[in-house]
Amino acid sequence: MSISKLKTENSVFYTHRNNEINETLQGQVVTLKGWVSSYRDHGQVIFLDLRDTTELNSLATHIQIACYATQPNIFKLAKQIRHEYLIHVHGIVTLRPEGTENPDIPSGQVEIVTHSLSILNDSPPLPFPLDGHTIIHEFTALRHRYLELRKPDMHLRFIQRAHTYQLIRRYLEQHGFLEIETPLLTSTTPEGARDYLVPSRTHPGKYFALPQSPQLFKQLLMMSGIGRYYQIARCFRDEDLRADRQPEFTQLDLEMSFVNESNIRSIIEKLLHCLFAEILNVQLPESFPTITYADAIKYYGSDKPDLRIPLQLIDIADLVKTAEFKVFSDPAQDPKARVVALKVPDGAKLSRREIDDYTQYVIEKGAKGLAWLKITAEGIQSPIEKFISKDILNNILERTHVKSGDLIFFGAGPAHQVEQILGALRIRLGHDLDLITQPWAPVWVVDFPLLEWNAQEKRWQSLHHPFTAPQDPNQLEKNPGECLAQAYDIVLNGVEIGGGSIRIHQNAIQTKVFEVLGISKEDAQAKFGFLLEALQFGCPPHGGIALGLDRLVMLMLETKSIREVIAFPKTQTAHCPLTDAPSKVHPNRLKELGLQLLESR
Ligand code: AMO
Ligand code: AMP
Repeated sequence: MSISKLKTENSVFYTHRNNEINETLQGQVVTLKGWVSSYRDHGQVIFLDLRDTTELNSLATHIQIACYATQPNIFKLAKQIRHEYLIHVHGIVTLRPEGTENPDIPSGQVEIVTHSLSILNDSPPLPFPLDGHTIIHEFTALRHRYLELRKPDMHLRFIQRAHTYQLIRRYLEQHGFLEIETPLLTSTTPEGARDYLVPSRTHPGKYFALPQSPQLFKQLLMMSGIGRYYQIARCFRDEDLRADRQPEFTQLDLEMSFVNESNIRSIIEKLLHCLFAEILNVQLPESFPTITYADAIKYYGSDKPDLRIPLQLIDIADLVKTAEFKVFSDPAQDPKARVVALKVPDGAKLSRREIDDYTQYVIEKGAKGLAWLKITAEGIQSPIEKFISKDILNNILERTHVKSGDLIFFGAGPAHQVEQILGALRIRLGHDLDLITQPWAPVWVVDFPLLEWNAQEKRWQSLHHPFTAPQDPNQLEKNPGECLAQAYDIVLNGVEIGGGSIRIHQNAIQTKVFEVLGISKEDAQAKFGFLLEALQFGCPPHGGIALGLDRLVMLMLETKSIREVIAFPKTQTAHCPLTDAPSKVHPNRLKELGLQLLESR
């Protein structure tokens, strides 16, 4: 197309948006601009489906453009048009002939009979169709993400994401929160991942770290007398990626002074209540159930229990200690091991093949096997019945409250392994057997241990972050492993969507925690000296939470991964196929930064 032609035709104006076109405009002349999402040549008439930017506001608003052979110039041009050509149409809103209406779209009663047509921009065939059902390789999709984003369902996600942000801002501002931005070029904020480092040109040999969260700055804001802070904050973590993890992601981060755990939980409950009501028309409970970390692990094998699934792990170690079946009795006598039963109501209908599949599933996760027991009308069926005495068997049946038609799976071994594997099996059975009892199950997990033992490095590490207040500071020295934290996670349908804590606001306790974590006085001073100093100047008690907004939106919009609700996400290897970031830099830039690459790189 010649440049001069483009100039004259490239007027920015249109008279109507697609979503305004319907039978009430019958007979009116309209000017429309947009992309051709499909074309159909019927011999004497060519139909073009025109998509415009109003797709941003609703789905399925395309308009049918009719180009008749009776207008040879238009017809000739229409024949050249292909998918995703950008066109300008001038025509009359006309009722579609009877029987050809499309009830599925708002403009389905009418079409535009074209009086003038021009091509504003052409397009080569797309690397993939935008039909919504073709499976596209992740790399190709992300390489052309701007095309993928043209899909109406993609638009809808970002409309709903933006709407979520608006509601959050409105809600928090109504509740006295002040939005404050904190630095992106900063020093380390330990949240358990690796930092992304940015070399400094003006301070050769020194690095900024991109924030893993605004944690320390929001605490400093409390020390500045800001009573209620929030920020929709970008966070950066160099960690192994999964469906619900990206190297950069967005938190709703908030902090309050003079609060306790329940104040913070209540703010979040009300906020989520409002978001679900406004966006999904779903009424979440006024307040959410709470479970202790210890119970979550005990009954669900996970600190993010999916409470939509009613199955629980039932301890039976005390019942099988004396069994001759060593697979059970050995772990039953080991305090670091567990023997659990997972009852599946009506599970006796599972075939041998299905049970073998579940066995394979747990074996792939590291289990040695998957003992099972069915209660059928003919009696008990189980590969382990012969190894277990009648008494023990009866005790198991009583403990698990089984009835005819049920099945029990058993897991025995190191506690952590049994919890992880039977916890995963519980989720899988819940989905496979359609056991989900409710669409939304939010739950607070509370009473986390403050510390966990890192066996490899032989030291204590924070389960949340080192600024979390212990419930009983006296425990810190005496019994660090038993010390509980004033921390809470919010879990929705088995996904951790947020976590927070009451913070340490006294220098002496913060210093003690660093000491227990094995951080030397010098290291603590070098890394967190500013915090320790600030804690001396009348720091108020404070606490807060951060919600993972990508995860929250992913759940609300029922997408499989957070990548589908992030406009320009990265791949599993933290690469952007569109911009090819991260990329090499010219050696001069490295020199300027005082950096030199190792030969092997
Ligand atoms: P935490 O590390 O638990 O707490 O993070 C809060 C929430 O952020 C989300 N999240 C992520 N989402 C996507 N990709 C990631 N890589 C990722 N990592 C975390 C999760 C998580 O629950 N400063 C504390 C909060 C506080 O104490 O106030 C913090 O960052 O949904
Ligand atoms: P085996 O004696 O290894 O043939 O196991 C007998 C039954 O116990 C089989 O059904 C195994 O799948 C099951 N089993 C073996 N090890 C375990 C374990 N650690 N936890 C649960 N079941 C197991």
